[in-house]
Amino acid sequence: DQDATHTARLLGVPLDLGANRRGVDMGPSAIRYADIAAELDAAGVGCVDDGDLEVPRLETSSSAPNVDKSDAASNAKYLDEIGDVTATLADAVATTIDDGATPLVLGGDHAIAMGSMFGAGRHTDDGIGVIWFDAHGDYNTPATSPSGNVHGMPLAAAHGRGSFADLDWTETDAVNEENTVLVGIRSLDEEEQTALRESEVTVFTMREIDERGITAVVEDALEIATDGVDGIHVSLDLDWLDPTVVPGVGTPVRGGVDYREAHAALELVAERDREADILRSMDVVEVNPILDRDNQTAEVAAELAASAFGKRIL
Ligand code: NNH
Ligand code: MN
Ligand code: MN
Ligand code: MN
Repeated sequence: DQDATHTARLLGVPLDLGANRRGVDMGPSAIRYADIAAELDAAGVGCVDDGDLEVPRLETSSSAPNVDKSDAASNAKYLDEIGDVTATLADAVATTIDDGATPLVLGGDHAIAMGSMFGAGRHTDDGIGVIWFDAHGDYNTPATSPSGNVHGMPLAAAHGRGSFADLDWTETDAVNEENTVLVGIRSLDEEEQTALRESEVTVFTMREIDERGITAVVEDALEIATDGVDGIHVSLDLDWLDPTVVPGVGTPVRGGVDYREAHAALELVAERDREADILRSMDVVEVNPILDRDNQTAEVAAELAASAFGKRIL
């Protein structure tokens, strides 16, 4: 008997303007094709598919990336377009939560997590915590990013860092820095390292997982993320896993978690949710079907989401 209490609402966001490799716009289709609905059904989770958000496409967009390397504040490609998508997604996520369901946002590149977090943070008294499963820190700002790609910046945006504080579409009050935890990190840019060190964010690198094991680390992450908040947002970048398990990601980094560690982690999220109803929203991002083999990355994405939503073996 599965006693999951959530209704998942799938929301696809086929955005690829935040990454430099094309293809993640096909992520939502690939994850649906991997039968995420059936996976959730097996978890005893009701699932409603809200389809895809309309997003601007590179091919039909008249605008240039708008990147100005000489001006630190505007070193972020397609930031205006991404801001529009973020605002629309934030509204959809907030409405879904108000309706009593749990948004499961399918990316798309990781820039979409801004919309997920802003929406999840709305209408909270004490704000939200975040668990960020990723190879990367995604803590650049336009001023520090070496690439100008916004998918390397969403978490810094959620904390209102750098020029993100001045943008009218950022909602930075509700995502608590001290309740933000990165897990499995193994690639940080230099200034990103400094920013994280000086922040209140907790960073568990692969080293902590090697030393203490995935379950101890994720238990700690849950403790920190849920402390005094109204709920947590779980953000799963598929490049968190080792590239041998998930070939379909744009920025693979060797030395990631394996399939079983990933499941153990997301099952712990579900277990904590069963005890204390902590899961407010989730996103699954950076699946790139062009680089994938036989849709295996999308399948892993679907399975891990189902685990987070309470799929159990017994
Ligand atoms: N840190 C790099 C950048 O900011 C890479 C970010 N890429 C990611 N993040 N996939 O998860 O451009
Ligand atoms: Mn990543
Ligand atoms: Mn990421
Ligand atoms: Mn719950």
